[in-house]
Amino acid sequence: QTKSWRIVAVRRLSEAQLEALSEVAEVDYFEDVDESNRADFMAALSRAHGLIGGKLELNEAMLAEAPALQVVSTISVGYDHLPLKALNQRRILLCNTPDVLTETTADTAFMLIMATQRRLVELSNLVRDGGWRTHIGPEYFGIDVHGKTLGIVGAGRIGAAIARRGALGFGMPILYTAASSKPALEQQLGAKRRELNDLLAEADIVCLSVPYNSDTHHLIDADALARMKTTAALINIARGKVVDEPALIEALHSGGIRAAGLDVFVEEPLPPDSPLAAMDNVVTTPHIGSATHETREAMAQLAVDNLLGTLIGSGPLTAVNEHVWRRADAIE
Ligand code: 8YV
Repeated sequence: QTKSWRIVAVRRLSEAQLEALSEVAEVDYFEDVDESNRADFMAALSRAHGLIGGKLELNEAMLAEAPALQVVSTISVGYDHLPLKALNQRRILLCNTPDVLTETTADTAFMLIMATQRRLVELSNLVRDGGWRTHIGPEYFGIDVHGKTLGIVGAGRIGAAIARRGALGFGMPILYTAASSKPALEQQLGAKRRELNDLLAEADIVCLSVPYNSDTHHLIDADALARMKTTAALINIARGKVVDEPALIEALHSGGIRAAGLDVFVEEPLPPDSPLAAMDNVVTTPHIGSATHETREAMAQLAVDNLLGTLIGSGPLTAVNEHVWRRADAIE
């Protein structure tokens, strides 16, 4: 029996998930897309009704070559890498994977907070490299986490989860920025809403958890960094381009701020010759905000459920642009 749906899948799907897709559709699976198989990928995309995967590369020119496409299901909460406007114009549904990665990404933020305040990587390297010869004096001391003021830039789902950890686990006063006030955070955690400039000036640890878009491009620029305390740390688990990276490097070099914990960068993978990779006061991780076995599995499963729900079920679970979408059979 020939299956009427065609799906292109890229990266991060388990065998069981690919099997579930194969039960209802012809599936073209690509472990990766690069120059060696781009033509095959485009040929598959030109016939596809659905596209699913992590780190999807899709631009307007590619969309023009995908006339049958009805749904794009990304295995990520962020969708700044996808052409939302063009998808909207074509009434192609875009689904993402919120909620299932919230707690893991908040854990990542806290890992970077702890590592940055207590100089975990630097001191672990000291032990590994045989540098622990005598008692540890003040030159190796860190800075407390508990009780410090935590500034959350972007108190959405992930920001709120970071705030909960800070307030409930570490007794941290919480400041946050958000488009509207968050009564739950204020009542449960005593969090206080601030304008960005005030938050930057008051916080001991500034944590970025905003989506990347034209409003948040270089939100943290040289001016913003200059407003921060010289003792403060900047944590970024959002997107590299929320920060003006050369300005950050300068601030870290000159003592404008004390330290940074970074999971995301303007260019990923981070070029090994980036100053950020070599600074003692910077902790870097390779964009692993959601990268645990449990969470990546849950993200992929939600993406599968979104795709199948859209093509054959009662609709997607978590769509970005549900308003532009009508079932294909209702369009013609
Ligand atoms: C993704 C992320 O794995 O969900 C997001 O937005 O940043 C990560 O969880 C990454 O974007 C690659 O797809």
